[in-house]
Amino acid sequence: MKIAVIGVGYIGLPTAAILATSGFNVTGYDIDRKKILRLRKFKFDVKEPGLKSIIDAGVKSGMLKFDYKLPKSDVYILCLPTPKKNSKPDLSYLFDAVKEVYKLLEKNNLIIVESTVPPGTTMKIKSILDKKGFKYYLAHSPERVLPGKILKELVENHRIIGGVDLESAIIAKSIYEKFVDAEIVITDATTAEIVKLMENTYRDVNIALANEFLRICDKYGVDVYKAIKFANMHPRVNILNPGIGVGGHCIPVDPLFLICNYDSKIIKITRKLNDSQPNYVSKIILDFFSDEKKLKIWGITYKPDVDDTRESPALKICEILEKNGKKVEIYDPVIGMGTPDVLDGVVVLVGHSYFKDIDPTKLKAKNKKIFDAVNVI
Ligand code: SAJ
Repeated sequence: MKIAVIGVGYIGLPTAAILATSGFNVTGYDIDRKKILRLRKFKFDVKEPGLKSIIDAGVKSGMLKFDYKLPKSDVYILCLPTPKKNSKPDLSYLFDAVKEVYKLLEKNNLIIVESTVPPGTTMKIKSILDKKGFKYYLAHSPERVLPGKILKELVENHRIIGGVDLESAIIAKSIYEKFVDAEIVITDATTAEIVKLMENTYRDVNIALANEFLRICDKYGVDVYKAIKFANMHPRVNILNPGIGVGGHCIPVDPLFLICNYDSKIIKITRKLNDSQPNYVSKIILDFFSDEKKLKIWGITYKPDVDDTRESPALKICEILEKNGKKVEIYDPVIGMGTPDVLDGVVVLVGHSYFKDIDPTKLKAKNKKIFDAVNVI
């Protein structure tokens, strides 16, 4: 069976590789010609444990190829980014890909949408493809893997598949069964779309609650980490970690997809609160370093141990500090940036594992102030 994975980024590349090592004949396709030429030389920017070796195995077996021309295939898996534009979903990459598939589509082909989309999108794709006038299969199987653990979670996470009809869901399931070592549930396409958005919204709302708890504890001079630890000893309480804000390309975006046709107060206030967290944290940092000018920022990625800086709250904090007269320099060992010196003070913004191994007394010996915004040191 020939599978084309459309979009070889954070999700498409690992998915193409895992399919190739599961016995499918896979082409990873991308409109970015340079990305494809680099991939053909084993060069790529996605850093995930185990990815290099699985790509290597796929290419060596002849089951994995990369192309900037979409080949005719039996199955098309769409892994395109669906970012936000002015707080609204931007589905242009996805629908451009649908147009390309439309040109090549043949009877009984299967199309799977893995990109995160607003409710109703798969049915819109169906209304376009229906113009072909023959039978094809279409399903939404949202990716739910955690950056930094993608290959592990591709295999170990339960999978949800929503078909535009039952046959589509069953056929799509038969593909994922080849590498998923967990439960695969089938449903309709719109339910699958909403499930994915609910998951990320649930996380966003709960992080907002933790961030709100942080602000309340600050008011009373209470250690929020200790308070959360004690509250979480209750069998039905599981509060998340407060932080410097919510970054990445999923959690700050997906809740907006869920409310593009529905006015949800709780989701709107969540977004507002998490977006304002860098301002809240910056104010505390500025008070703490009122006399110091040059600050070393430790950690700039959107979360610990990933090399991704998209929508990183740490970047927002750097901007605010600079606007307020501080000079900042960045040190981030995960992206290989800068050096671990102290300047007039250190602000730790990301809880990289690397920082956990640092002996704080050694930093203190330099007689400089350290502000650990994420409680890692
Ligand atoms: N964060 C906190 N406190 C926490 C947890 C996270 O402040 O307790 C912050 C992180 O520092 C980061 C942001 O939230 O800035 C997002 O990080 P994350 O680890 O919560 O999520 P992502 O964006 O890396 O991955 C999420 C995952 N979704 C869920 O856990 C429900 C992943 O499973 C999804 O596949 C992914 O979004 C996606 O692609 O949608």
